[in-house]
Amino acid sequence: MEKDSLLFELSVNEDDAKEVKDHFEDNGYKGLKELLVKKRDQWVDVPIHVALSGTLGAGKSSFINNIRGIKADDKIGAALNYGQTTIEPIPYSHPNKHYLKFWDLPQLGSRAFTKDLYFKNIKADRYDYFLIFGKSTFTEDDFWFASQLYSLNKKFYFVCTHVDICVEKALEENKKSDPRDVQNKTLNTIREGLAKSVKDAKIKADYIYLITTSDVRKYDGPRLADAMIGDLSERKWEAMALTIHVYAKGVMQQKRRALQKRVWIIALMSGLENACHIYGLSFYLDLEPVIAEVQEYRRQFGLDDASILKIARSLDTTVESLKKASAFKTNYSQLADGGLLNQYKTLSVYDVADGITQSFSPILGGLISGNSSFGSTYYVLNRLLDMMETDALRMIEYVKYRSAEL
Ligand SMILES: Nc1nc2c(ncn2[C@@H]2O[C@H](COP(=O)(O)OP(=O)(O)O)[C@@H](O)[C@H]2O)c(=O)[nH]1
Ligand SMILES: [Mg+2]
Repeated sequence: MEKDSLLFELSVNEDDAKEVKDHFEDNGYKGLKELLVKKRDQWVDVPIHVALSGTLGAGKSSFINNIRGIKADDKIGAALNYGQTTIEPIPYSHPNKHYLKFWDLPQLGSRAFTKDLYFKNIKADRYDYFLIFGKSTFTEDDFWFASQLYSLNKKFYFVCTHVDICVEKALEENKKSDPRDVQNKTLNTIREGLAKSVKDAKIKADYIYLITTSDVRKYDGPRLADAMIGDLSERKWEAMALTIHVYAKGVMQQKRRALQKRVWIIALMSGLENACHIYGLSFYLDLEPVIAEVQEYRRQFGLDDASILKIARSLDTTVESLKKASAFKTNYSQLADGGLLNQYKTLSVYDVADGITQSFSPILGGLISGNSSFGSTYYVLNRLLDMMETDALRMIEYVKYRSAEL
């Protein structure tokens, strides 16, 4: 019961809701669907600029590739072990989201430019935040750069790469100890050393992220991805949450919150002109936009067939045993039709749908009084989000367990 009442939580951007409501009051249903589609997809066009600085060889290009899920030799891949010869930052776009750009900044001090000129040239203002990369350590130049950013009130993160090498070495040298302890101890030692060097340079940093660029799910990779999403302002946060594919708990939770914020849009879409009578339901429903949204959920949570197959392969297991071991709550391949309809047919939908519609009525007004599927779709989608988040987290746990990650 408590869980059901949580689903009543109104997750909506008030500006968007007002725009949609005003449109309806002025134009009725004319152009409403197009506006809703625009609102649903607006995150794709939100520009985000992430800058990466640091010594040559720290792993900036590797990170830029891996966080975008592409290989160095892809057409849009960043070349590795490549010394930049210009002083212009190089942008790399996300393959699915053109407006998310990772800017590879040239190395500081590598050319005959003064630091100040260099700093002026990169136009720090245009970036949302900076990742300062160091290979096991940070340099004087990194600290100078951080202090400039600090004085401009720009957000930056210290990211130390290549920690996999230290951890592997420590594990090799301490074969008899608990690997988990060895890893934690090694990471703590590295972090303390780096924190001291940062403090000595009189720089304030909340946290130092220890990662390996070859697998952003390891060490502090998930925590970094979490911060890279969560530290953005609302629209950008939403866009980043839906773009980044780091298969980790915090990222999945942020995805869920971002998807939750657009459920009202899909709920409205499910009751427009294509809504029709469906056997077993007491209201008119257009299932199409709901099916499309559920497929998007699957992709976002890594629960689509392609992702599950990829994960199964990486664990050297079958899709069936991966599904079984993760104890999925539903059969995802059936959600494209009958399975989704069954979600609507369960009794509890009717108990809560009216309540949801009532809660939304001050925000959406007349728009939902004629939309009988609104409450039901809102409920069904929220319930599916809940289910998929749980399943994704279970699968993440299982992957961790199977790949003996520490
Ligand atoms: N072991 C390990 N190697 C890395 C890591 N990050 C990058 N490398 C390797 O270090 C080299 C330089 O990486 P690159 O991404 O070109 O560094 P950039 O100069 O900062 O762009 C490449 O051969 C990478 O494969 C890491 O976290 N761990
Ligand atoms: Mg590079």
